[in-house]
Amino acid sequence: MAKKYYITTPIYYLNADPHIGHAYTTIAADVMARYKRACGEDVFFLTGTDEHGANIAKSAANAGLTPREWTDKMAVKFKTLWEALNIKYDGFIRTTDPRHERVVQEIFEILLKKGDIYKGTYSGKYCMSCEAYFDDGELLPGDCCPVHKRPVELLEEETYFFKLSAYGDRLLKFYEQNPDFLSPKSRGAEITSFVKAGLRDLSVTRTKVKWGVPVLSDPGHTIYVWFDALVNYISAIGLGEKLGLKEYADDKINFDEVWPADVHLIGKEIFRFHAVIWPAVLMAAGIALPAKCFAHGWWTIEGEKMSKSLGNFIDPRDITQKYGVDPLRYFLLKEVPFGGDGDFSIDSFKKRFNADLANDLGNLLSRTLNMAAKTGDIPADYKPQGAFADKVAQTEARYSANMDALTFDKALEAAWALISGMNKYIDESKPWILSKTEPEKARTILLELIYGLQKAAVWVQPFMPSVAAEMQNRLKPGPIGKYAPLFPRIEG
Ligand code: ME8
Repeated sequence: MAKKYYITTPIYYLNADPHIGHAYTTIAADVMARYKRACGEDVFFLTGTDEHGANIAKSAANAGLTPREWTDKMAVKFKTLWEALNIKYDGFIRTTDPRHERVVQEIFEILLKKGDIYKGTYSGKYCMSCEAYFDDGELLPGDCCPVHKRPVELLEEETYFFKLSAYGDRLLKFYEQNPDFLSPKSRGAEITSFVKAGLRDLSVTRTKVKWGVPVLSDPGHTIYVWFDALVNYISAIGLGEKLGLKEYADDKINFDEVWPADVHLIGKEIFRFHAVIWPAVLMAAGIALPAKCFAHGWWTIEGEKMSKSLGNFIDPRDITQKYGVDPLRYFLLKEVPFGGDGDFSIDSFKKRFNADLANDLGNLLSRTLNMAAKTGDIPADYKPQGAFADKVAQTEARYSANMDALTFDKALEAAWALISGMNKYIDESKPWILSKTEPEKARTILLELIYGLQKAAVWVQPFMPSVAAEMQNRLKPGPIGKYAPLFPRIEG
């Protein structure tokens, strides 16, 4: 039984429409999944939606719908966007799926029996929007939530606690023994020092929140949305069947073939949930830990934080309908080193489109195909020799190493170094003049260019699947044709 490559995105809250930030993580996961599939690996790519909690119930009520009607409607919006962005996931988990709910209940009961979950009372300052308690030290002046900048509420409730405090040392040891778990390294230090400062037990049930998964043995309590949400990564891949839950009897997914995850891709603001709480819950449940948790940075829009009140939400379709899906996928992963923060502006999108896609890649393809049109064919099975072959091999190695490390921008940089190198090669060797004096040499250059472009098509494929298919089509051995530009320049 070969272990699959398992990659996940966060499951997105359904209280607002999907925007470019959600698209970013999902595209990155799709790129990685496509790359791994191209490398011959069996991949399981999971995404989904986080559907419980007071916020979702509130959004539903505001829309005059039941939470169920609301989440059914909103989940479709995410699925439709993923289809529009050419995202090929293998699983889509909704936390309102009864099969997910049963696994959440079961894990909760397992931890309760082991004593890792116990009943107590909690009083603390709670942000309704984050659905989280905050310490005084974390709050802004006026007891305001650091995320929503609104006053938190004082809550006291009977609650079940997860014994997170007992896991600090084990977590630190785990980070030390698995130095790639906290990725990128630049963001890992914050997690380690948070754990070193000492962990407190975590309240994992609510009595006030009705729209949630009830505790099996104490249904007056619903399970905290984050506990519920994190379990998606294992409920979606057949854990229920393994636990013998009848709801999963017909599940086709073999848990042990998929788990542990190779990488949980997330945004930096939810790193602690994934790098501290999640591994501790898994340790408590006796389940293996994921190999990597990668926290990428945040996009601002034209220098501003994306927010409803500013009205600067970018619906990815505003871009894709004008300029195509693939250019957006390319832009998001090229513009900013994966892991860092970035700013999205239409201006920088247009600049990069014209420079990298229209000028470098598009021109190289049309120049090469125009030359091939003169010779009348693209031959099969050509293998370059010497300096050019070395350059391709070096590019390939740089590309693969960076893809494996999720440094997408550097992988693309490697591919583009060869692409612009080939444009320069044409400028300098002038094959159209050379063909008159040294036809053999001119022919070799053309064959090299075709070969390099065929390779480039493979490298860009995870990022721009439709563009790559079109390139491969135009570069197929045999007769060649006249084509429209791959990327018509954006004017203005
Ligand atoms: O946090 N820039 O869901 P969510 C980059 N349900 N990425 C962004 C972004 C931005 N401006 N805005 C959002 C939740 N994202 C929980 C997750 S997982 C078990 C539960 C992306 O709908 C980024 O991936 O608030 C971030 O982590 C995610 O959307 C948050 O989505």
